[in-house]
Amino acid sequence: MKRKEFLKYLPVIGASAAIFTRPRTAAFGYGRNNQAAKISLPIVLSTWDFKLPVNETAVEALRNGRSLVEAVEKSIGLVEEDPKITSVGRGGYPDRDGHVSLDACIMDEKGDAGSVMSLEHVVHAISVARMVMEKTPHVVLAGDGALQFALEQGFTRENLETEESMNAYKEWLKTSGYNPVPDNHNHDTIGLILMGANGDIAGGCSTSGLAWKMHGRVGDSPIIGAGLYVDNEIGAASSTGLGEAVIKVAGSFLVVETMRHGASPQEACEVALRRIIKKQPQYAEVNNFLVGFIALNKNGEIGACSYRKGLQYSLWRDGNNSVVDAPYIAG
Ligand code: SD4
Repeated sequence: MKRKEFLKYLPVIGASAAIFTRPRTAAFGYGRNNQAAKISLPIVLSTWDFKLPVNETAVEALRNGRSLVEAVEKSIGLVEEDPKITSVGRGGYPDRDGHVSLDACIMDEKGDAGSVMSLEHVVHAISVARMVMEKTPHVVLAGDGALQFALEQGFTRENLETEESMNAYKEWLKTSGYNPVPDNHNHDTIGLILMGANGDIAGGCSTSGLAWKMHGRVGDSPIIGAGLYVDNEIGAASSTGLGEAVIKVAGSFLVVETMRHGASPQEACEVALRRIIKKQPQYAEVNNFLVGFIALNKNGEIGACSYRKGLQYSLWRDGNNSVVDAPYIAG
C-alpha cells in the first residue's frame, strides 16, 4: 500500500500531526526509503533509562559473536539483576500479598517465542523465557510450573526481596490503596528490540509488573503480541505502562501490523496509542495514565511514543547510545 493510500485508510494519522506536542522528527535517523545496505548496524532500542549500560551490553554481545537472543538476554539480565530497580527482577515491588512475581518474554528472528508469567524466586525471568522457547514445545509457562521448570533447568531459587522493596511494601500496607495505574514509582518495564549486523531482528521484555498488583495478575509484558512482537520481515515493537490497556488492543502486534501496511514506526506507535484511547476512552481521564511503545522496522527506522509525557527510550546506533524523551500525544 502506498503511503498516501495508507493515510486515507487511517485518517486518524493525518489528524494526529495537529495535536502532536513534540517535534516528530526527533526519533528518526534515516529516511524512509533508505536501503538496508546504508543502515549502520547494529541498532538497539530499549525502554526508559535504567542508568545501566543496557544497550551497550547487547552491542558487545553481538560483537563477540553472540546470537540476537543471547544479546537480548544479557542486556535485560543486567536490569533484572540490579537490586535498586524496583520494577524488574531483584528488588521489584511485590504484589499486594507480598509476593515478587515476574513476567517476561522473548522472540527471535525466526518468530519463535518463549514466555513466563507470575514467576517467583528466580531473578532472570528473561533467561527462563528463553529456555521455554528453546527447550520446550510450549510458548508460555506460568506460576508454579514456570518455577518448577526453571529449577529443573538449574536456575537458583532466591529471595528477590530487598530492604527497599520491603520498606516500600510496609509503607503501602499502611493504606493498602489499590490503584493499579502506573505512576512514576511503580512501573518501568525493560523492553528491548534490536537489529543485528545482518538485518535480523529480535527482542524481549521483563518486568515485576505493577506494584501492589493482585496476586496472579499478569500484565502485557509476557504476552506475545501485547508487550512484545517481532516479525523479522517487518520489524518489532515493545510496550511499557499499564498492561491492561496494551493487552486489550494487542498493542505490539498492532504496531508491527500497522508498519506492515506502510506506516513508519513512529506512525505505528501513534496508531496503537490512539486505538487504545478510541476503544477505551476512560483511560484518557486518568491523570497518570501511562502507556508507551517503541518500534523498529527493517529499514532501521525507529519510533517511540507515549500517551502522556514521560516516556524515555534509549537508542544505540552509529556507535553512540542516547537517552531520548519520547514524543507524546496528549497533554
Ligand atoms: C505491566 N507493563 O505489568 C507492565 C508494567 C510496566 O512500564 O510498567 N511497564 O502492566
